[in-house]
Amino acid sequence: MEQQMKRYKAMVEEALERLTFAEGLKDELCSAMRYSLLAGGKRLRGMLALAACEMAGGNVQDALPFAAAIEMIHAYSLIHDDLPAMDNDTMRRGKPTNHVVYGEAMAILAGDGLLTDAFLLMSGGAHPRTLDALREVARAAGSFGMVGGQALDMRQGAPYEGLEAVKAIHRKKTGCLITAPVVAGLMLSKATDQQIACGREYGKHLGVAFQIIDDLLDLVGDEAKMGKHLGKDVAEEKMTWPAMVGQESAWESAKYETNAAVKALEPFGEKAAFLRTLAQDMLSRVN
Ligand code: GRG
Repeated sequence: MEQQMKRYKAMVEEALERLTFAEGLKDELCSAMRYSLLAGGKRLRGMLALAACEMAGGNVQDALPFAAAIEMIHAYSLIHDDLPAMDNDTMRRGKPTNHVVYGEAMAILAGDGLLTDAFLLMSGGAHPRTLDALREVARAAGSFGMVGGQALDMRQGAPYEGLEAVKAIHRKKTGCLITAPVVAGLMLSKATDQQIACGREYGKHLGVAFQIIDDLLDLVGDEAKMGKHLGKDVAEEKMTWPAMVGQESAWESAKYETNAAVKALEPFGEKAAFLRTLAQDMLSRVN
């Protein structure tokens, strides 16, 4: 597992390092884009795309542009999320946030550049299902997915109520960009529609589990390990899973969602070992 994780992470990291942006590397915009893109991170989303593709007999090279592109979209979302108009954070991945270093205007542009260039990268794929996979990522990233979830989060869940509201936000804000690499990776392999549906179910549950754990880590995590300021949810009285049901019950929900994610992979048998362990390991993550 550890070796496979290193292999996937190295592939994503190398693909991101290789990217060139239009104005050249000395340009301020490119520097701002690279600053956040290459600041580390678990590369969870990239790994999911590569592992899903290989699990269903695909060629990992077909999924690599998507793995890198989804990490670009993720990096853009973090840059914009940290802006003063959003979460107003000054630390991310253990470094000053993008706008602290480059100013707000350049940070907005760096995010815009990463988002748009991600689609340029994906559009160059040679696999016959490239367009299907690209559409999946677009739906996950935009108003139907992550951006829509962020908007709901800003309005504290309206028009939903209670835990359902929190779950709807989790599914959209975080879950969509965790499900999309799994589904895209499968589309870029030899997966059947039924297998893709199983992957979608896995991603859906993993996404909710991931966000519940993120909320818990905001309460009990270690700032140095997380590389960002913690305790903001309580300070801002945000509607999170632990705030609604308490920490213990939130852990139980995270385990429940993880088990549901693992169960969804049953049809893949032993080929799903990596994605199964990845989900289980998320329960003990510290960053
Ligand atoms: C501003 C368009 C826009 C969207 C914001 C994803 C998001 C929506 C906001 C990020 C804020 C946040 C902390 C969300 C919780 C889940 C999450 C995405 C955590 C960070 O992801 P990790 O832990 O980060 O995978 P690394 O650094 O490991 O890549």
